Amino acid sequence: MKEKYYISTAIAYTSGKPHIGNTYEIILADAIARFKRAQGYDVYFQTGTDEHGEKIQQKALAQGKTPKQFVDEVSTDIKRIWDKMNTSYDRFVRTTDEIHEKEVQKIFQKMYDKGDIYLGEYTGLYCTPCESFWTESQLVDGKCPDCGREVKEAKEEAYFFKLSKYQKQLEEFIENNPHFIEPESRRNEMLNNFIKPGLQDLCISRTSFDWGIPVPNNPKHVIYVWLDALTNYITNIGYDTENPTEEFKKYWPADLHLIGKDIVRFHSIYWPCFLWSLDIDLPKQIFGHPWLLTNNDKIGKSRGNAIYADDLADEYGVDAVRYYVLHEIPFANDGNLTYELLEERYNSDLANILGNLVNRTISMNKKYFENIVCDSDVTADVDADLINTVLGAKKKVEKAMDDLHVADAIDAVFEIFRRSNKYIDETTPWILAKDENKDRLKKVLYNLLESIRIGAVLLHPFLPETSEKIFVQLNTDVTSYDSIDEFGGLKVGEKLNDPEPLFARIEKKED
Ligand code: ME8
Repeated sequence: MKEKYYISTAIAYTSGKPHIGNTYEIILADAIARFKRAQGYDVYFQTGTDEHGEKIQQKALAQGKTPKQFVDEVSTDIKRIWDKMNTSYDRFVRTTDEIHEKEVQKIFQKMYDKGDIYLGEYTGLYCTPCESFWTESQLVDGKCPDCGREVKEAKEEAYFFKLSKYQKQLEEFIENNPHFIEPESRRNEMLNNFIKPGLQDLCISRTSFDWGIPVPNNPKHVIYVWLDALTNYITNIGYDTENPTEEFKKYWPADLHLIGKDIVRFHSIYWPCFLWSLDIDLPKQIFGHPWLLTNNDKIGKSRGNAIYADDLADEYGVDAVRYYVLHEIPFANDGNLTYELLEERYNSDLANILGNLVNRTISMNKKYFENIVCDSDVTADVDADLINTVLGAKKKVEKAMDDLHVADAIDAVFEIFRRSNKYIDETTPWILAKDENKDRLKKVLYNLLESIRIGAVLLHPFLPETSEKIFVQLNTDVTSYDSIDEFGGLKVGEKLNDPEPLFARIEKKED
């Protein structure tokens, strides 16, 4: 039996088209999911859209649409972008799906029956764009600590969730499970800034708008969007307050909730307490990835500086965008995107290091051996270092991926291509050809082609399309993850396909 692996992304707000930062998250999750599948896990990968709330209702109204019309359009567009970026999610969920809405009501009722929800009155400072109430002490310069906008005083009859009841349990859990929240800086922030100072009961219903899931038996209240949204992780795999499905029993608890750093608070404070209230196990890990900035500035759907993944993909290709975001955002620090940096990386890494290597090697094999894979037993000292680097890459990639250091993992794959380019310089195949040193030339080209094959297997989770193009040129079906444990998988005597450039160099545009 394969071991299961459940990975989720945040569900994106359907308040507008997702920018490259939001899209980074699905690409990152996709690379992890594909990698786990390659390793043999039974992966379940879930993503989707978060569709209720006041802000979305207001946006719809402003466009003269019903909220449902509006979210249908935006959700479709988000899915289109996720598909365009070649992401291999297993299920795309929507919080307006009936199955979800019904279960959220049952969840609310179960928490209420347990005594974890009570009716009270809320007075607080509310940030409409973030759908969040804040206390005075949480404000930064009197403004919302998340988005920096004005907050307004609001008072309403509301249902509360007894977050305070779970404070000690949560504090102990996070202390005892040091990897539950990653990276460590986020974990410390949660513990010291939010949990230890004390948890107040959480207001979990609203009466000021109606675009949400009604509270059972009191429909003038709608359920707070974060209770609605967080439960997507269980409702869509068959959680039910009475009869959870086999799918739920198999995949829950999630192995990884991949989310952005701004919403770690909701996932590491509210979510565990909601789950305890339902007597369900907690997810194994929450990773709050850093942000992607554009021109070193925060990207905002409403700030007007957004760059969109589909536009970038039209201009540079899907894998160039995937490469850039996966490679340029380190584990714990924000990454930066500009057109200039993207073009620089494209030319140096994709066109030069990878593209040229594949093109030169396959072209030489065509020129010297009519596209046939040859080999010989004429080895040289320099071969061992190449082969060690190539075979050693798998362990490095695995270690980096286990730690969610995806940028380091992709670097470890490129180490193969870098080393191979160096091997061309060291062995100078064109001189071997001139000297009629055919047997050595056969070995050199075999080593290069096999290194490229192994590199392409490891590259697949990150740049699937490029990897598949390389397999086509190599005309090989020896592409499994296990096939790279030994050097020599590429079959002698096979005929390669003609070389096709993978990444055309971008020439500097004239001003
Ligand atoms: O937060 N760089 O939705 P969302 C990287 N609906 N990631 C970024 C980013 C950036 N510049 N900007 C945003 C929501 N993100 C909620 C989630 S989950 C139960 C509910 C990330 O559309 C952000 O951190 O605002 C989040 O993980 C995801 O994009 C969707 O953001």
